[in-house]
Amino acid sequence: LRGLEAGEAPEPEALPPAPSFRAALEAPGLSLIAEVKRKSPSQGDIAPLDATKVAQAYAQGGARAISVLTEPHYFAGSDEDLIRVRRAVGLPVLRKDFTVHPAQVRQARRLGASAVLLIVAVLGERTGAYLELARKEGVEALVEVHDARELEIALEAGAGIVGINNRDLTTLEVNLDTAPRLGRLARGRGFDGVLVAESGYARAEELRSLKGLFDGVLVGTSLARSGRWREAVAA
Ligand code: IGP
Repeated sequence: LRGLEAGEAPEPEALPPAPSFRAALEAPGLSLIAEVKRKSPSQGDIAPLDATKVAQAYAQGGARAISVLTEPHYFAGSDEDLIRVRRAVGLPVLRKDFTVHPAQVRQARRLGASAVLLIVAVLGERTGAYLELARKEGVEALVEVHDARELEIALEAGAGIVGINNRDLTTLEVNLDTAPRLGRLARGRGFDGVLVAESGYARAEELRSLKGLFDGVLVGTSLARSGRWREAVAA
């Protein structure tokens, strides 16, 4: 938590309980999770965002939750960004990071996050143990999958919120058919939890294939780049 300015050190007990990520996704229609994203391995530099301003702009624009990338090296994110976003808006915040150690789950809660990201491609069969830990710590979890095998692991583990990533994390290629295809597969297998489509969305028409099947959509790059937000969110 270095890098915080005086008076910014988190005092979790001073924050009201984190609002429910799941409830935000269960609201009628397709809920937008807007992501604070400055840089990525596939796009390079995206935009030099001010986390507080961008979160306020996204909230005003109708986002129902905010995703904050906290990974510093590849995504130029930080834990301080998450703390600032949590203080700036009343929306649930997803801590978007590569969870690889149990301590990160507790940390996420202390930072004020409503939810953590559990990537099945990273955790494999450990996904269930991390879900259990999140439950114990009182943090919600978005369990991310990219293919049928990973979906199976997520469902077996009892995930209640499943994110389907259109981007293959090994090749970084995006295919927007992935989410509807695996979404239908999940519903066909009897999954009645919350479904989130992730990555690669830039136009409203592209969301059509999600209607009636998905509860939420996660958008980062195209929001950060769009002219509509640029002035409001520049660092
Ligand atoms: C957002 P996009 O294409 O709108 O910027 O994508 C989000 O889905 C993406 O940042 C993401 C991600 C991840 C990043 C999805 N899963 C796992 C890092 C790690």
